[in-house]
Amino acid sequence: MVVKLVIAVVQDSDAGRLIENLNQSNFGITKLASTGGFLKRGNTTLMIGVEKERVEGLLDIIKEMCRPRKQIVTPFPIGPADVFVPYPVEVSIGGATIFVVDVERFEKI
Ligand code: 2BA
Repeated sequence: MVVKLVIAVVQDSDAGRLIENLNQSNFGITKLASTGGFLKRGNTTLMIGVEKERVEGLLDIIKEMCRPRKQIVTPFPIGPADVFVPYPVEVSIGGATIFVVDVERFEKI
């Protein structure tokens, strides 16, 4: 059996519904509380080990449940000199950032 590890970074506001849906579809999930390196705000990272044949179905569910959003970000420091941007900036946050990784060995003990 070929197993893949899908790592999906999603927005907190989509995570609850997504996890519920994935549970109903019998995916095994580990949820990690994560922080975006750019916005420095909380997001959710899901680790999902899954048979290769189920990866596309999993991605379809993630695509359906996770929506891109625009967010206005108040001034924050940027660059090595921590320069402050004195005006709000609109940032587009994707529905999900997904990595599909080969798994050399998968064991449950
Ligand atoms: P953040 O790092 O907080 O990024 C949030 C959004 O800010 C990003 O949305 C992107 O639209 C924007 N952004 C990020 N870096 C930027 C920069 N240097 N300049 C201008 N805008 C920037 P997404 O690309 O949809 O990413 C959403 C979250 O997914 C990220 O939160 C991060 O936690 C994760 N992520 C994105 N790309 C990644 C990667 N290559 N490796 C690991 N995690 C990643």
